[in-house]
Amino acid sequence: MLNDVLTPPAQRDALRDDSASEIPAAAAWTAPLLWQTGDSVVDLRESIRAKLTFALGRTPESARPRDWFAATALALRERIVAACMASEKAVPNKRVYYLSLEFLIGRLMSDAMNNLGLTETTRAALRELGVDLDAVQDAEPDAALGNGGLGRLAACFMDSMASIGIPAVGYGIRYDHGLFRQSFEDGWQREAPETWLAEGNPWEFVRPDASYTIGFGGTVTMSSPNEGVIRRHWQPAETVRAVAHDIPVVGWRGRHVNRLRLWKAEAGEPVDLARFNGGDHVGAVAARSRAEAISRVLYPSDSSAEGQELRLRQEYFFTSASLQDLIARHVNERGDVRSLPDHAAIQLNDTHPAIAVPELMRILMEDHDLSWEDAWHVTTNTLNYTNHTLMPEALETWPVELMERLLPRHMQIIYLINWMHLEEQAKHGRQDPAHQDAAYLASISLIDEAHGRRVRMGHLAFHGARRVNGVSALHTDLMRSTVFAHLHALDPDKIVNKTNGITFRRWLHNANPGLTRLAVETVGSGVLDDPALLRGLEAHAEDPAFVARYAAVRRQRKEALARLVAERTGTDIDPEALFDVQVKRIHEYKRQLLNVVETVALYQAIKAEPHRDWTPRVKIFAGKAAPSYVQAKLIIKLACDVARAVNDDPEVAGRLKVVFLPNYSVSLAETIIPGADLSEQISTAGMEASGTGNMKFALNGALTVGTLDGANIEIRDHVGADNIFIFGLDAAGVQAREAEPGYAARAIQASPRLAAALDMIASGRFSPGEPGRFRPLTDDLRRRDQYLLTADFDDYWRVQRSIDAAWRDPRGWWAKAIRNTARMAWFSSDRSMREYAEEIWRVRLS
Ligand code: 26W
Repeated sequence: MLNDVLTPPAQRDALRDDSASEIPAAAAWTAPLLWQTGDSVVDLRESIRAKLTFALGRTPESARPRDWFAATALALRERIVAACMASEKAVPNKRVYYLSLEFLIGRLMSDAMNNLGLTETTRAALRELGVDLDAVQDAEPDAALGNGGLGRLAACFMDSMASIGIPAVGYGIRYDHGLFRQSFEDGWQREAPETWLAEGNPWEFVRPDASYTIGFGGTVTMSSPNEGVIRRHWQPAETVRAVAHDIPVVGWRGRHVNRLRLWKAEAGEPVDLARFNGGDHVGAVAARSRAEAISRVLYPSDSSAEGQELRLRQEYFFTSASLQDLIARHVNERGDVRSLPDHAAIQLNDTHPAIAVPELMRILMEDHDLSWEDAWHVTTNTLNYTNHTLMPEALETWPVELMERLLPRHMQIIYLINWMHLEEQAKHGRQDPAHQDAAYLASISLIDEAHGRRVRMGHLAFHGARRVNGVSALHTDLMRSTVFAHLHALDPDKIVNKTNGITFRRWLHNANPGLTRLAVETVGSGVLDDPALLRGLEAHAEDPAFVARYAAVRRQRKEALARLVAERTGTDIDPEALFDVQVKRIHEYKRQLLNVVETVALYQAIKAEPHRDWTPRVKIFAGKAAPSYVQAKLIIKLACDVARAVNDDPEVAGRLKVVFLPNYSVSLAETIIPGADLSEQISTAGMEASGTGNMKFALNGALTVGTLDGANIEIRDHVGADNIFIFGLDAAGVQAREAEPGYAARAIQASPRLAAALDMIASGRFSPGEPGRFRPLTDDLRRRDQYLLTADFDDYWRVQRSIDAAWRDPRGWWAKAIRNTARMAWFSSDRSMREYAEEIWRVRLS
């Protein structure tokens, strides 16, 4: 059925035929997609035209790009549905349920087209309608239902599961407003609501029949004993409806389709009729707004647990709806809920769905009459938990008082789980005095008594899960040795390492068609299915003809990035310069400030010796700060103020430029990453659980400057120590340094360069109207420096100058870049998903 249209160059001209309704062969050659299905241009063209007319009620003359996008998406969706029906015909032996409060999907059209092999057919169909595919693609809003790494990982995993044939459903929330839109007002971050649904979502199917009741508050009653068993029943005070909205996720070559099921919150009753008739019109609709608030907006913080009641309501809402849905499916297919672990594997993406532990227990006991022991067996053999951070401020805990008020039955179940868990240890403790110690029991308890009484969601998820995984090798080791050390000792096989990955279909094939084409021409089209074939590029790392083509691809991507920068910031940047890029959420531990301080030091050094042969650099930043994260917003402001001063200074012109691109997003990343020469992955060692941007850059051939943190370590192991720039303390070094009070002051004293850069920032040189503006940053570095910027600064400077030198040897640079691309195959999320499937889910690929 599938027709590979890779055409050898010699035959291209012979095949060139621009007659209507044929895909021009040359277009197939230059297009991102290197294969296509047999679907005809005429069929698709007519299908798009019909959607525009009958589904959207538009004429071709009046249609805007947004309308053409909707019409095209609807036409493609129809083709996905056909594949979907085929996928769903047979009941799979086991399904994976991926529960995530975030799915940072971005645009779906290029994924859908490429995976269906319809990119060129679509391009030709639209061309015949007088429409340009690129403009249509640009009209698709990003689905930004996530904050950063955790949400993007979930999106990559959905693509990989569909591509390698893991039957799966992703469960999340259909937020009306995804991550806020960022703009800059004089360098200060401003947030505005994002409205991706303003004109509807052509990819989704509303499923009013798949809707569930979610309770909150109320009381717990006891039934009178029946055969000696007393049953407890929860009577919620308030109920909300969860309504399913499905987005089909089509895998590579259209072989398999999974679904992303997002829940929208609706009021149980649209208006409270009794109140309405009683004259209380406002009160009557208040309950409705309260219910609908649950799926209104994504929480924009990825770095601190803000502890708001609405957040807990979101977490319980989507977890309960998802569990009810998957149990209904299971019972419908298999009859008996006890066999759930044989046919379902549930993955909790961080602790946000950790309430699944007591909720599954409650459903099994209350609705299915299972005993505590049987329910616990089913629960602990179905649930698994991925941890994404060990930073104390990001570990979720909920006040017991809040849980008791909002989820009284769940709190009782948590108490009972905890009592049994501690009792078990106390039993061991009677033989082993080390396990009797109150401090030991406090450390493994699901309730933290030291900071008011709070439920530790990480401990709850850990205890209720069959497998718990870290997201890089280092992160997994740190889970075993720090936060979960005692729980780990009780069950040493529970924690496993599953290093993150990225989907190459989006981050190489779609984002960098030029590089993909070069790879296909060099090692064959099999590389589209099996990234291990990228290895074959290595043999060409020093072949001048290949290098020239690789460099030409980069040049083209750099020009595209330069155009984007000019358009969005008004600053011209020179594609000849080294593009040095740090794009990610703004957080102190990610140390954008280290990069900015080094920029200031470089600025000073260039001004001190303007006639030296400096390597021209453009520092490119992008990323959002949580709206409440004052220090992070000040770091953005500093970067913008430094950018202005540097870019306005003729003395450094042609040597140094600094830009901060507003409103970082998945789509922006797709343009930025292929245009980068240098990838900044400079977090304090031990703090970045994995990183996934690091993988996207290295795959596209940017060299990494990084610390021995997260997956950087594994990237170094794969690309080779000669092809990456490592600096700074490792995790053990960080731990040792943290134990030395006053280290920052000493480090600054020992580094005149660092001291001078900090002095310049503190002096008001970048904030003339407000000299004290950046004192909160410089004072903090001098006093506390929690993220050890001062400890790593000199080594960072050193490695950056060695990068300058490496850039001046293009042959050496390109060889390193090519080796990066050639050796990154292991970081495909297909590999991650195969490992999860085998070692956590025990599910067969279909
Ligand atoms: C409760 C507030 C909150 C919300 C989200 C705290 C922490 C989070 C996430 C765990 C933050 C996150 O996105 N973590 C990132 O997960 C990626 C995927 O595993 C990793 O690559 C990143 O290193 C990690 O920071």
